[in-house]
Amino acid sequence: MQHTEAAAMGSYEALDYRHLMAAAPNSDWRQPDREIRLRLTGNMYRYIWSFDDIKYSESEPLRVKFGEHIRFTYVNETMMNHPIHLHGLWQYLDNGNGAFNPKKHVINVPPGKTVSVIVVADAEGEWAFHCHLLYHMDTGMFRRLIVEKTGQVHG
Ligand SMILES: [Cu+2]
Repeated sequence: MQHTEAAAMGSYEALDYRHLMAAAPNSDWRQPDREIRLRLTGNMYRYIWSFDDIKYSESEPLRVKFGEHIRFTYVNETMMNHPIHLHGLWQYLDNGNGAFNPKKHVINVPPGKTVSVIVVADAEGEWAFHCHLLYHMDTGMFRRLIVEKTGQVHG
C-alpha cells in the first residue's frame, strides 16, 4: 500500500531510514575496505558524552587514507538520540540500497540502536566529527577525522 493511501485510510505508517533512497546512483559505490566501530557512550547522571567512553580532550584523531571506503558502525549504548555529523565527507546510510544508499551529512542513531554508514574518503584534510546535539558535543562527543594523502609526499 502506498503511504498516501495508508494516510487516507487513517493507518499512517511513519517514514523512517528504511524508506530513504538516493535519486541518482553513487558511481563510487563498492563494498567498504574496512570497518570502524564506534560506541556512542555517556552518562545521564553526570551528563557527559563520548565515543568509546573517551571524551574529546583525551582522544586521538580517527585516521583514514584518501580513497578508502570505510564502514562506520555506530552502536548507541545510551538512552538518547545522537545525530552524528561528519564534516567534509558524505555518509552513505547503508540501508540495503547499494549504489542507491542515501547520502547524508547527519545520521541519527536512536537510543539502543546500531546504524551503519559507508564513508568515501574523497577529501583530504582534517574534519570535525561529532554529535549534533551541542551539549553532547561540548561535553565530549567529538573527534577529529583525518583523511591522509597516500603515496609520495612533496616537500
Ligand atoms: Cu548526542
